Amino acid sequence: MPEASQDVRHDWSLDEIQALFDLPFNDLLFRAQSVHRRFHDPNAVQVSTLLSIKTGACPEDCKYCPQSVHYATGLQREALMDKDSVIEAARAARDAGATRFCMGAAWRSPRGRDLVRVAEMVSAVKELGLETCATLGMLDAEQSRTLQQAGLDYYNHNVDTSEAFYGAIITTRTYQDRLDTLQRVREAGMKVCCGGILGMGESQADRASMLRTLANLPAHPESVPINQLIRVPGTPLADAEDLDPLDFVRSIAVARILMPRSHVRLSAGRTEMSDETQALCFLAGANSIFYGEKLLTTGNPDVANDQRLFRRLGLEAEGATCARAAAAADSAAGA
Ligand code: SAM
Ligand code: DTB
Ligand code: SF4
Repeated sequence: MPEASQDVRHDWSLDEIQALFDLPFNDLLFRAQSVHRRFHDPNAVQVSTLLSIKTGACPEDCKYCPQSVHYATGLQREALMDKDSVIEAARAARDAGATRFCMGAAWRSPRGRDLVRVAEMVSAVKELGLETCATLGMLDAEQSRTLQQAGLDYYNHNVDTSEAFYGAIITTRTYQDRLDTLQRVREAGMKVCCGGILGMGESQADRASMLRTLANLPAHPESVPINQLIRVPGTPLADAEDLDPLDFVRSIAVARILMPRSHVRLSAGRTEMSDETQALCFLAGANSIFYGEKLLTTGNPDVANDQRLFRRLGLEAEGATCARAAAAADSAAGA
């Protein structure tokens, strides 16, 4: 795999990105798959499992989110989980084939005592041989360092959409707040997982602008989750219009071209996608998924379905051999 390349750029213009979106579909996919093959194994997919460690009653007003206290979605709120239950879920995820475990909390930002508890969870999950990821809202510099020292590999914090469209979706924190958290995560030495959501009524120019923001960060996020909006009843976006699956695939392809070394994750929304749409996403350069029957609070494809999809496409879970070895060592140690 190339170490560094003039293809890894941080100076994309909107016109260049728009021109990619305007390519005929086959030309765009050919270009994306060509980039993909130069930087990645085309048949390997990184597999992450999510767990909501604190659910609902979030003070933020993100219009897509079932966990916001502002919308009546019928979601049962749950306090921060205890460490043992998190470890149990992480072990089950690892034994099912996940290599990264992502803990999500419905907070604007973590409070002191809660952060210490999450840091303890992170260390325990890492000891299982899993990569660790967390998404807890905004972080300050000290919180970022605490998590990094606890063994947190990745921090997920999405820009969600373009700067111009952002105000139509969230009013309780700014775009700049998000960029500031991303910078602190970087400065603390963690890897960044940052992407957005498609299907919220944004224009193609908004999609281009969001991808430009990500690609022109000082370092590309190692992980770029591209979510399709899950239209949750009770949220203001419950009745958002259908997204053309081919437009979703186009955005994946553009993300792949702009950020050649990153893992582009085909994230939320797979329950609404056919196997064929997902296959096109992998062809366009997606090489990561969320695996397991639940995302945070909403559904995800059954594990059996995903295993069948991987078999149909000849895909391999990245790092699965290491995860299996860790599971075997764990059971040999009588854990
Ligand atoms: N509270 C933290 C925060 O927002 O930073 C972390 C959890 S939050 C649920 C993580 C991300 O999930 C959001 O930034 C958004 O991109 C995604 N998400 C939430 N609800 C979604 C939905 N209904 N459809 C698609 N993606 C969604
Ligand atoms: C991301 O970009 N998508 C994940 C993860 N990061 C935390 C979350 C999707 C959430 C979908 C709605 C839910 O399950 O609550
Ligand atoms: Fe809260 Fe995160 Fe949901 Fe926004 S996306 S309402 S910050 S849980």
